[in-house]
This record gives sequence, structure tokens and C-alpha cells, in this order.
Amino acid sequence: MNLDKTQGGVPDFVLMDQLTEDAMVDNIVGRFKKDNIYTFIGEVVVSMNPYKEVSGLYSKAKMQEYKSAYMYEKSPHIYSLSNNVYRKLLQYRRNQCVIISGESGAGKTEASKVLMQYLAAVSKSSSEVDRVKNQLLESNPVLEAFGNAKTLRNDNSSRFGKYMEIQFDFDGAPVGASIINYLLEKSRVVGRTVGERSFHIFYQMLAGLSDAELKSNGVSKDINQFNYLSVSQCSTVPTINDVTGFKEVQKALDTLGFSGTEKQNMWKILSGILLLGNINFRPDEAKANITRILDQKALDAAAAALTTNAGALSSALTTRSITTGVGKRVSSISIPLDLQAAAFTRDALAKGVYERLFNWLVQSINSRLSAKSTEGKMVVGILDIYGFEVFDNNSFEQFCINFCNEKLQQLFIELTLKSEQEEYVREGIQWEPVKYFNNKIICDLIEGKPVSITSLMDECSLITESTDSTLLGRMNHSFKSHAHFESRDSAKRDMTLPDNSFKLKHYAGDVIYNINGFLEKNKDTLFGDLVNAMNVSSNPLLSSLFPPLDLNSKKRPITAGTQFKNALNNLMDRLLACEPHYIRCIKPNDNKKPGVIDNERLRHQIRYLGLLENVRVRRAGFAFRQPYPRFVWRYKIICPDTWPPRRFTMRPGQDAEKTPAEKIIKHLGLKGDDYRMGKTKVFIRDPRTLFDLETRRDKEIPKVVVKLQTAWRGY
Ligand code: AD9
Ligand code: MG
Repeated sequence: MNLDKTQGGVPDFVLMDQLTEDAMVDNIVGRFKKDNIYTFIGEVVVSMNPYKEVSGLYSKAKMQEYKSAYMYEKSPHIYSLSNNVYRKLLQYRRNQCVIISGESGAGKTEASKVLMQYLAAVSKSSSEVDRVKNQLLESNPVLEAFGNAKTLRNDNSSRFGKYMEIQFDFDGAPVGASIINYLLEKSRVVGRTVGERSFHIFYQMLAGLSDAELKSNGVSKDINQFNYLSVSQCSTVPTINDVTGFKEVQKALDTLGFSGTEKQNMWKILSGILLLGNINFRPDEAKANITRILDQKALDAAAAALTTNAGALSSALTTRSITTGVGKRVSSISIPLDLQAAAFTRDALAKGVYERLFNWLVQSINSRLSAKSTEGKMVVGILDIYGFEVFDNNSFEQFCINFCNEKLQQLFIELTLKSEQEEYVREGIQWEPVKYFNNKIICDLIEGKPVSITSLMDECSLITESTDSTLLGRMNHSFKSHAHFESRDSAKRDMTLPDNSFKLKHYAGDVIYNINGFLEKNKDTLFGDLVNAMNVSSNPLLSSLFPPLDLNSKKRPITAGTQFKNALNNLMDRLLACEPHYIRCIKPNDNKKPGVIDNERLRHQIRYLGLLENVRVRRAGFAFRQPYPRFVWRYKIICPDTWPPRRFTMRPGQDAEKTPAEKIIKHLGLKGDDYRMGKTKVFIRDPRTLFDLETRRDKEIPKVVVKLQTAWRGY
């Protein structure tokens, strides 16, 4: 590893002279100014988004350089981590996972792509394996088109969480993959903050399909003709070319084996969603509580694109059937929806169709990518999931996203400490655990037993009369004195909060949530009439997205909150079964600008990512460790007992690997507590010892080279 401080700072935070937040900021800034965007904390890679192309950083030559090196022998890079992951997978035959975290725009998705590209480049090749690699890499543009959007924070913001497991065979060749997606922000389809866009694919499709194709779907290129797109007053983005984007998506869909018909069906459905948004309502002239379609043409256009019956669609949007009875006695009555409910139903349908299309897309990619058999396969999991979010107005979506981040922090705490502790136990070494804030208390508030925010949400969702304020009232009652819950009615009455809100004191900071809409979003039900109207579509894809409802089913539909909670817990189990690796992403400023550093924002991210604690844990134990053979191979030239190579006279009980390592350590003058000889590794407490070792090695190498050269000339 290059320990040269002229790189703008030390390459591993563990090597810092002082352990403070200021020192961390200085180190990261110093390195960033020299385009060293990566820094280690032990095996964790901290990545700073450069918002520009750093020359040569991801070249083929660079990949080769890292391929033959061990983790600390080269400057910090995602390649060091990737190589470590791959090496461990093959060496120990154990599943590995990489958890990428950081806030929106910090570079998580880019990091995940760098990692995937590295794994594809260094693993074995054959025509079948290359097919898998191609499909794996091409799944990115497709999922980004459908799942990413331009937000105020990031021009390519992932609006869904993604966990991808790449399956490797015994030889380390990728033979398949599977993707799990989490909570798509489907509300974006119908509206969003001014200056943001809906999902890329809508703009790409309108820009990329021919006029004739658009016409046959009942739409045209003009973005402003669609309420769902024009509402946020942002149609083009300087950094995005929708035409080329669409070409890439088409190519990627072809590589993934989607047929022409499947693609056409998708474009038709997307057009149908946009046309749904143009349907408006009016009250009936005679009876104000009855809602009518304002413009029949808009309804017909949507029904045509969705290839469904216009009458069925119209009544599904303006009335609601309620079924009573069971078995053969089921009968249904129709009740009118008011204007607001009709608009809500239209939007629920548009969101529901998009969400189901997205889920189908992921499943289809999975069915094409999955290995024929998973037996004997090892996996590398890559988690690229939304970072902690605080907006001016935070709703159910932010609540779920921030809950997810609490869980990941739990995992980080448990795994960094746990794996550290396990290694000491395995190697027969004693250590003192470091104190840290355990956010379990917040996770319990959200999902624990017997009463939690999610359990109250589910209870209220079951009772028809419950409203969002009922939910807030129950939360106030149950968590009145909870240290991480505040509202106008909690023990610590915070009268600065709006009365329809509550505050959660998350590990990463305080967030005020607006309770309005929580229950509806949690219930997430689509009325049966809408399901039927989509089910009868003659577009086979759309019809398959809406299988008929079983009216006799006694099972209550699972709520969105519980579904998300279950998915998260399943994710945690998967991650716990792997050896974890971490990439912690940081953004230098909020304006997507290269070369600009906002120190306060840096400090905030360092704090809530728990980086300082991470360095402390790493330093409290033994900062550096290396298997004996590797250690001796690298540093033998610094010690007269081990260089020039000579045979040791081994005494009984001496270890052929341990003994030379100990001689090197003694030669350095390390004593007592400075180091430990583990079962297979040497552990060094002070990270500066590594400096010392490397400096001595650098001094000796020229001598060895000179000697060799002299010998050569003499010959
Ligand atoms: V979000 O939570 O999905 O909104 P991410 O995924 O953390 O967010 P993303 O990877 O999309 O952020 O990065 C945002 C933008 O920063 C990219 O579109 C690039 O323009 C830029 N970026 C990120 N990482 C790099 C990098 N290593 N080199 C150059 C980068 N540019
Ligand atoms: Mg992303």
C-alpha cells in the first residue's frame, strides 16, 4: 500500500495520528483534492463521489494491477475490496456480500457497477459464462430506466432498493444471478416535487419510439400533453440523453432475451399509464355525490392503450363494488365515489400498474439469469439500497427507507464488532470491546413486540373507521415517554411540531414525519373493480399482472408496511449468512459539483455512517493483521535473521511460518502488548508499525536490486 502522505492523507483512517472528526475530514479532503477518492478503514472502503471522471481510475490495466495484489498492497480502491471478496469466495468457499451505503447521490449505484464490472473482468470466461456476464451487466440499464429518476439530489436516483446475488460455480465463473427489489417509490408515477422527473423510461420511450409506434399506442412525443409528466415542470435534464438512453434499454432488453412482442406490450402499458393521468372527473349535474368522467375522449384513449373495456374502466374509476356474503351467496352493491376518491382511485391504478410491471420485469430478468441449479454454488451479494432520507415533507416512504437504514446500521454494528470479535477468538487473542451507540432501541420502536409503530399501523389499517389521526393518537399513547419518539402529545411536548406529525430520533438524525396518508399507503389496496378491468385486458402482459381476486379468500391482504418489514428481515438473514464487506459512500456537496467540498456536510455523513466508531473499533483491537506466510514474504528483507534467505535451525515446537515472522517483529523492536502471534496471523496494534515496515522495506529494496544488477554486470 502506498503510505506516502503526499497522496493528500493517509490511505487508511486507522493510520491517522489523531482520532477526531476534524482529522477525518482533513484526511478525506486532502486525498480528494489529489483525486484519491477512496480511503480504507481496515477492509471497509470509504468512497467520495468525485462528480467527474477520474482519469484511468477504472481502466483495464488498473483491474489487472489489483487482480494480483492483496488488499493493502495497493492504494485503496473498490477493486481492492472486489478482489478481496472474490479471493475469499474461492479460498474459503463462503458466500460473501457487499453492503453499499450512503445518502442519495453519494455514489452507491456507481460503486455497485464498478464492483460488478471488476468481478466480470477477472473471473473465468467461456461462451456460456460470457452470456451470463453480459446479461448481468445489461440488467443495470433496464432496471435503472424503470426504477431510477431525476431528483433534486441525483440525476439518476435509484427509487427502489436492490439486492443482487451473483452465483459462481466451483471454478469461480459467474453462472447466474438473482435480484430482489425493495419498495419502489411508485407515488412518483403520479406526482413529485417540482424540478424532479418521473421514472426515466417514460421520457426515454416518448423520445425514442418512432412517431408511428407512439401513434399506435395513442400518444405523441409532447411531454406536456400528459398531466402525470407535466405536473413537476421538468422534462429534460442537461446530463441525460433520453434518445440514447432508450437505445441502450432496447439493446439491453434484447440481450436479456425479451421478445419484440413483450417490448411492445410494455410500451403500450406505459402509454396507458400516462393516458390514465389525463382522465379528469366532474360531479353529476343532478346528484353531486355521483362522479362522472369529465372528458370521454381521455377515458377512451386510456382504455384503448390498456386494451380494456372503456365502460368497465369508467365504472371502476367512479364507483366501488362492495361484496357481501360468502360462497354462492356472494352479492355485490355499487357505491359512488366522490371526486376526490375517484382521482385517488385513478392514481392508485396508475401506480399499481407500474409497480406490477416493474416487479414483472425483475422476475423476468431473474428467470433469464438464474443458474440452472443452485447446488454447490457460491454467491456474492451486492446491496444497493436507498440511503437515509430527510425531506421537507416526510411520509410513509421515508419512514420505510429510514427504517431500512436503521436495520442496516444494526447489521453494521453487529457484524463489524462480531466479525472482529470472532477473529480474535479464532486466533486465540484477548481484546477489550469498544462502546458504541446501539440503535436496537429505534428498531424495536418501529418493529418490536408487543407494540410498535408498524403493529399500530396494521391494527389501524384493519379498522375501517380508523384515520391517520387515530393512528397518531395511538402512537402518542404507546410511546409517550419513549426516548426516540416525540410529538405535540409526547412526554417531551414539542410544540414546534405540526399537529399532524411525529418526530423520530433516528441514529442518523431527527426526522419529522407527516402522518397524512400513512394508513392508505400501508393498506395499499386496489379495489376489485380495478383488478377486474385490468384482468380483462387483451394485452396478455397487462392481464397477467392482474390475476383475478379470490372473493372467497379469508386471508387479509398483507399490508405494505408488514410486507416491507418481512422483506427487510429476510434480507438481514441473507446478509448474516455471508461474510460482509462494506463500501461507505460520501458526497462532497449537495450541488452535484466536481471539486467543491462542503465540510459541514462531510462531517455530518462521517458522523452518521459511524465512521469514527468504526476506526476506533479497528484501532482498539489490532489495526493490522496478516497471515504469516504473506507477512514473511513481504517483510523478510528488513531483518538480518530472515534475509538473505538462509535455513533456520528449527528447534522442536517451533513453527516454520510463525518463527520467522516473530523474528521480524522482534527486529522492529515491538514488545509485549504491541503485537500478538495468533494461530495463523500476526496482529499488530499500532497502525504506524505498518509505516515503519513499509519504509524499511522501501529502503532495502534498492539495495537488493543494486546487488542483483552488480552481480549481473560481473557475470
Ligand atoms: V441514490 O440513493 O440512488 O439517489 P446513489 O446511488 O448513491 O444515489 P449514484 O451512484 O447514482 O448515487 O451517483 C450519483 C452521480 O454521481 C452519478 O450519476 C455520477 O454522475 C456521479 N458519480 C458517482 N460515483 C462516481 C464515480 N466513482 N466517479 C464519477 C461518480 N462520478
Ligand atoms: Mg442509486
